Amino acid sequence: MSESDPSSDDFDAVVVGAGFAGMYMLHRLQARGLRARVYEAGTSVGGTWYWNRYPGARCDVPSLDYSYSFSEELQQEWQWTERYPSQPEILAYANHVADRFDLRRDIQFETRVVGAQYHEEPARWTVRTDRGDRVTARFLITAAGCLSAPAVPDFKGLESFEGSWYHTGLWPKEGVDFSGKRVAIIGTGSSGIQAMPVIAREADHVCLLQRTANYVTLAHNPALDAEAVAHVKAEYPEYRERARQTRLGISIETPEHSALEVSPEERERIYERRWAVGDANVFVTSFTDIYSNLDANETAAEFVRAKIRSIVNDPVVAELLTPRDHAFGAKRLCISEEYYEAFNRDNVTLVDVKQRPIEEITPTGIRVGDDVCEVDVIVFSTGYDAITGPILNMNIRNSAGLTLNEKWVNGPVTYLGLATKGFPNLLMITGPGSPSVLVNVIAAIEQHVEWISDTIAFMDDNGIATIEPTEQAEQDWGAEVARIGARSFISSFNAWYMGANIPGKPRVVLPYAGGLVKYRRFCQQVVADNYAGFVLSGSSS
Ligand code: N01
Repeated sequence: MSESDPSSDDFDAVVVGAGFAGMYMLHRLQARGLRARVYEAGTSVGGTWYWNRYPGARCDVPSLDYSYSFSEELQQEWQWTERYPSQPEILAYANHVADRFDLRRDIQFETRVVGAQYHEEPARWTVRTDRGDRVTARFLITAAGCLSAPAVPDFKGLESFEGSWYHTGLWPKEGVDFSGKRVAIIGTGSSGIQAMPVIAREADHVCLLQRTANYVTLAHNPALDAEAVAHVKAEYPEYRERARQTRLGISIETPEHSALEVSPEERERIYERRWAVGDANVFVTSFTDIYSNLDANETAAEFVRAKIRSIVNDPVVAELLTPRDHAFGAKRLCISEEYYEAFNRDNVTLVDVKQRPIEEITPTGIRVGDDVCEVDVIVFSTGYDAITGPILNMNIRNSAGLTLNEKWVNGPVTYLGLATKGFPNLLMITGPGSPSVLVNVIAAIEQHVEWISDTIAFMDDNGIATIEPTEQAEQDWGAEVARIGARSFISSFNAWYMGANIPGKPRVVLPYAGGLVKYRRFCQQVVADNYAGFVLSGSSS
């Protein structure tokens, strides 16, 4: 459909999504006095934390780090209550931010962007929504999140199921009453692992259907100690700066020793001590080379396997729960305080769907081989069309009518994950080829938003109308993302990091695995070199 009609509204920028990325982007645009419109599908702000209301939903980055650093007043006034923030608390924080910075006036809720096309003359994006809006903007900024396109596998018979079913990423606001119910949970990623023990406390019976066993590290979730919080707040800017200098964007001590240069006994003592802290980040940073040397990695993997054997009473169940087909960290690590213990409950059954996949969903349950798990409720914790899905779902076209889906048919092609050639003034926050999901995503968001708003300021100050990368810059960046990805363990296993969970999706490394510090340096260098790799053109007047 042609979108060349003149629009009724013209903005400096349209931002898609009012999660943490969209909110901060809007704040920066407002601060520059620019005219911005944010479209958000939900009824309020919060993005992933608005939609993921499943039982037990909680972030695995500590709350003192998983929060904005851009405002000293904000970080001083907000009081987190637990080490790992729960979904309701993060959502309350997001709402507080929206009110505190008066963001809602420029956000249109319950509105999904369904199309966007660039026009060279004038240099504008036309954006369409499912509510019939048709607006133009100089910049189209995607802030739709990396994990916001839920994926429900195409199971035969789902439409015949007579009970109710839910996806963890689209959880009903009113909640789900599991009492007296027989429940099946499909999927053992972070969502299924968090949800299962909580649902098992309420439900009559839970059947957990596992295709790939995951490594789950211990995460205690104590109430935050007031004195410790005061200590951080007394020097919050320095604390944040330390976090910025780490690979993950989390203020944490960096390890000094290889796992292979200490004796097995000493290694065990170190792992044991760090495991007992109950902070997953403390455990995974026990040694320098857990993520870079397969032998070192195996020591961490074996430690967790031994923990599973020591916690789970039934040795057959323990063995099924033991990951043996991928390196520690090749799939996203999960955290829990109670996951393995939950298998000692009488009302939890683990069903292996690797040897015998799910055949079909029947009106009363799920058939695996000749057995049927009879259930009243099915919970799909089956993941997302990650990183590219939310962007490609917007039906973005360039001035020649080429869709982004067509350009990315063999996998996403970007420069720094921020922009893609042929689509001028399309800027992506935590896009494919940026660190996004592999680091503290709020730190990644802040870095991207600041880069984008500084770039817009630079363009305005210099009368530049458009920005887009060169083909060479894209190719070089793509090669760098693939090179770093191949060195890390994430490319060694077919996980969602590789797009492998979605049938037909190209298998490429989606995030940049080199860490936040290195990535930030690339972005800074590009600016220092007068936006090397970008073509800046036209007059913005
Ligand atoms: O999704 P996933 P998620 N038959 O894709 C299984 C973030 N997050 O929502 O591994 C049977 O990880 C699939 O099996 P397999 C975090 O970044 C963070 O749990 O493909 N099973 C897998 O077990 C996380 O990584 C937090 O063999 C099928 C599961 O479904 C990301 O979100 C909390 C199947 C999907 O796991 C996504 O996590 C929650 C099929 N046909 C989420 N299809 C925290 O911060 C899929 N599966 C703590």
